[in-house]
Amino acid sequence: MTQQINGQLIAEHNAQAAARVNLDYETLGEQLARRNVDTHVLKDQVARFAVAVPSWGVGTGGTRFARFPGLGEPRHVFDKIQDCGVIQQLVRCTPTVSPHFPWDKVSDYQELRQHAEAHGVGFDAVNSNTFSDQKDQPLSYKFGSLTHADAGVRAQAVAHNLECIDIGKQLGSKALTVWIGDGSNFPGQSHFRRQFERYLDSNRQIYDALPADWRMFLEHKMFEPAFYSTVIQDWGSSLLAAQTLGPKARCLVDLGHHAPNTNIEMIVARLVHARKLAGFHFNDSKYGDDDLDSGSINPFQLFLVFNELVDAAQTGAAEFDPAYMLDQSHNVTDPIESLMTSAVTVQRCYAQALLVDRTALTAYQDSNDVLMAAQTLKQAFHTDVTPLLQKIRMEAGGAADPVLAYRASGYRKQMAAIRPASGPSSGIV
Ligand code: AOS
Ligand code: ZN
Ligand code: ZN
Ligand code: ZN
Repeated sequence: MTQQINGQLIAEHNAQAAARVNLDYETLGEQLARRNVDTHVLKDQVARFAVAVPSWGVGTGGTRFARFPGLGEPRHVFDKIQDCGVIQQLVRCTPTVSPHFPWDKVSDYQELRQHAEAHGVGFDAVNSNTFSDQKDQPLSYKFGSLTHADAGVRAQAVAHNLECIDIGKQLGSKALTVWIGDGSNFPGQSHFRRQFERYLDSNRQIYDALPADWRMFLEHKMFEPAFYSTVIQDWGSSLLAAQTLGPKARCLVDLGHHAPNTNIEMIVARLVHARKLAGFHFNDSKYGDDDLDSGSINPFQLFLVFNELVDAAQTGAAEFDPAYMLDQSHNVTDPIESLMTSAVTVQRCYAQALLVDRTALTAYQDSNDVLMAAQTLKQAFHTDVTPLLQKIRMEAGGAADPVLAYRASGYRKQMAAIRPASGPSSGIV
């Protein structure tokens, strides 16, 4: 296997951290034992947690105003996979990469698959792109793709999705994520019902082409790029579509795709009830689809989402198997550092949600002890599980402090020497 970060460097970094991590881990263990939590059982559970990295996340993002490229940015999907391998090597909870087409298009997918394996990562859901026009594309998506009024444009968008399924099969993926920007910018521009019917009709053709063990993730988003209406604007339209299409279709929740202050954890509970929760695109936001680092603005919300997920898993909710992915845009940080800290933040919220005393919570809920119910969640949320996460990473060969080890490795500088500076509008989005 091609390890980008020197194993000796990680071992030395961990040796330096070992004494304090072990002490903190023991202290946490004593604290949790008083709450009847077996830290070893918890550690095994948390060690199995995984979140996928988006291939587009390792390049510096941008806004519609500007993009300020970083050093040593990935030139193509092979570089992106290499960067994802670095992330996985250090955090050990990001074993898969979610590719995006045509951005990650290559001529030989077996070669790409082998390259990923060599870098210690596999492939997650494939993402189609009919929200922007590609070079040499005969018809434009300016006025829509899967829901376009013109049957020819719809056919082109369907064909692209079928190609994504085909590529995904070669890469070992098991899901197709469909997010479209279709909608309208002016009242009257589109006929709401006919547009939705066209969405269903196009997606039916894609759905029918899915292999038996595949899923189709429908991703809703309130607005942008369409600013008056969006076809799949919320979980209502998404659920309606998923239920119409059939069991393989499910609803994907991107945390940034809701109105500010929306109770996302409750949407999660509803989708679990309907057996239609596909999974997540994790990120954080203050205003809209900001794509900020997970947990950077509202970690409590992320915890509350995981509280629902852990509850669903522990109560044996039917057909419950959510897929986790980060979907962030890194404009001012090193994307590798942002993705590593974000993956750990998501893993942290999962661990904290496992600490909720559910027996006590149920009793407080049933006796209407509102204050104690809320405090039960807060107790779990306030628990610092850092040493637990460090211990898990160290035991798996990752780094006690991934960012410190990454910086010490000089990886970014090495890449800057190899990879030419990218322009303000490189292919990486
Ligand atoms: C867009 O807002 C969505 O979050 C999609 O998941 C999209 O495919 C991704 O962000 C890549 O642009
Ligand atoms: Zn303005
Ligand atoms: Zn997303
Ligand atoms: Zn988004």
